[in-house]
Amino acid sequence: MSKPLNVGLIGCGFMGRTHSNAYRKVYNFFRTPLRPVLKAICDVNADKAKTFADTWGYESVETDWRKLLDRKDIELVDICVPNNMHKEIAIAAAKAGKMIICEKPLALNVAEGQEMVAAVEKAGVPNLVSFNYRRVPAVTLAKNLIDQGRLGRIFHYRAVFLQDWTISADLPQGGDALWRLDVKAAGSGVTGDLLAHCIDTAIWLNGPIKSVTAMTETFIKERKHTQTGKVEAVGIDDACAFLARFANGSLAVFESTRYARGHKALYTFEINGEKASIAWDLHDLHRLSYFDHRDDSLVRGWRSIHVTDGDMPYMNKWWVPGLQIGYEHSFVHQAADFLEAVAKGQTVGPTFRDALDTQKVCEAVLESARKGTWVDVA
Ligand code: SOE
Repeated sequence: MSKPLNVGLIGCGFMGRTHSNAYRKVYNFFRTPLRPVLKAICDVNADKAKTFADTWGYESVETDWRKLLDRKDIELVDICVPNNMHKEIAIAAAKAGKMIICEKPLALNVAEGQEMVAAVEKAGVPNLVSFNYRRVPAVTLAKNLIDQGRLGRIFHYRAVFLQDWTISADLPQGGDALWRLDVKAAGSGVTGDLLAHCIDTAIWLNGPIKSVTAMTETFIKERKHTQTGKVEAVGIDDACAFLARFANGSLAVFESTRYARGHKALYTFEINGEKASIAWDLHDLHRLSYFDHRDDSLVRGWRSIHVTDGDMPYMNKWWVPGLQIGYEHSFVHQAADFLEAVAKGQTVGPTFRDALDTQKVCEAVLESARKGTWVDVA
């Protein structure tokens, strides 16, 4: 028998929707031991929160996150607000003894992230950061193949995350969704928003990153601020590229930009090992490309694995072989893994501590871009 778990979610934006959808679906497909109950939605904008509650089936509405944390009936707090609010809410939630799922990146910077890790570990509350791409079945399959040693020694890791939605100079900074362009709310630009995904996946698949050398650019230097109405300097990185060395001796190239005309969300990675290579593309997220040098040379070549069979990660919970799933399912898998782990008293990654490793790489990348030198990851 499953037990109910009361969720209080903060933030009615894009991520609030992906997480709410996951809580609604997870029990239906995974029959998790804990069954999420959408107890309360919280947003400063009362109208927005009411509409959201109606759309997703939340039982109640709060407009002050402190009130939500005071509520005895809330067991899991889900933080889906801009990055500059993660720290305060997460630390207060930990003190209140709540379990926490927090949107990525963990924090504005490493110092904040360290405080958050200390708070959840002191309180002993289950915690997870939403780096959802780990739980796309093809990406999890890549992890399994690497852990089985199929690639042999890894030489290269290559990842890009390309978008084009900020090219117009007329786009303001600040406010709904556009807070991602406001350095005070976001902490950084593509480094924290997009490369953080690539870094999380990379560390998970290929181990710790030791050192980096980076370059960044802010192409549009000033934008009107939605909240102040004034034209203000843009403090985020619009584009960032960096080289990295992994602790296992492999070399990496990472690139991200919001100025790659024609690309909406092209996240790809390729890993080249001594015996085999793997490649993945978010636009074709249910496929994993695999090349194995040990194959008979007459038929050797890149295979395109359609990750839908029941023995593939997560897929026995969905439809039948051949029928693929999509982006939103990565959040359902995240919720499933978290609820299973909590019920068993286990930990599942990426925890706040794991996400701090990603934050450290992001910070080293930004420092390297400023200094124009290689920087060791702290
Ligand atoms: C930004 O456009 C964004 O929505 C990120 O914030 C998400 O984390 C990424 O998955 C897609 O792009």
